[in-house]
Amino acid sequence: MNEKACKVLAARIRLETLKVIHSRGFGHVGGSMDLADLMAVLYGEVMKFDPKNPRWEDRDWLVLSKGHAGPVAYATFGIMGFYPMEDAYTLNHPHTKFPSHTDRQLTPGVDLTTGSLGQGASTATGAALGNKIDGRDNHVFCVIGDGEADEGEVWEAFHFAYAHKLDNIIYFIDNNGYQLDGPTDDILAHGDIAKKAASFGLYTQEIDGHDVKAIYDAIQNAYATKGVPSCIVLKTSKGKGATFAEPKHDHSSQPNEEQWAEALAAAEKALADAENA
Ligand SMILES: Cc1ncc(C[n+]2csc(CCOP(=O)(O)OP(=O)(O)O)c2C)c(N)n1
Repeated sequence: MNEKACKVLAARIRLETLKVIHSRGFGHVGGSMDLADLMAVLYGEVMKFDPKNPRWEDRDWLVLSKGHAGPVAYATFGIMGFYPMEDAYTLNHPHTKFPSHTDRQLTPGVDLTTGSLGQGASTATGAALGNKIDGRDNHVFCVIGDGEADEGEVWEAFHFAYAHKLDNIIYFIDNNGYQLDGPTDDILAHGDIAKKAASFGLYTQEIDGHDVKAIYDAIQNAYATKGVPSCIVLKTSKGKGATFAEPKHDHSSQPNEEQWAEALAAAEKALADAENA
């Protein structure tokens, strides 16, 4: 893999994610920004896709089951050429193709509609089963929040994937330790979520979710493990890189213009630093 290019892409995704949300003034900064490194590895290094033919049948699929992280997907797809980046600077405006939660009928690049937590895990699992039945050589990547994993449907999906030996799906759990209204441990503690996923029969790895090399290597390990679905637990920092959001682990943010200016300048600098590293 090209680690430097991946870090530059992650920094670009962070900057564009902020710009997308800034176009509306407020939104889900926390749970979007912490996925930038994962998105950079997926779209920069790993996934098969064609921005001119988003429904290409042999593509790899991305399902953001934590659908409120739409802005990080819109930033990534814009950078990858699915549409002009500026189109996404209409987030949640009337008649936009970029709603806060991902919608496959509106946005090129979105493979499944999500937003009702838990459901993306099962629809992604269904897509993986369908792809297997069709004999396709592709993967489904499904991103689940640690708060979202309070939903029983997530664990039903793991059970089903294990029973059907779906080695063409990789679940990522974005283990940032926070959900909408506080720390996940205070609301409904999981204990060791990686152990729990492993106990469902998933080949489970636990890594630093901001280390692009670790993410890449974990995906390669998952590819090499046949006959069982994979789960990669990402230890992340909610709001990663957003100056107004990360210190408070903001779920959604409504910063003032001064705070926006500071955050955008910091993201520009992080991008320049990554380019010059
Ligand atoms: C079924 C359902 N219940 C409640 C919500 C409202 N909601 C949106 S995001 C969120 C918190 C999710 O926490 P987590 O999965 O940890 O997301 P992250 O912290 O990574 O943003 C909640 C409760 C929802 N979208 N769907």
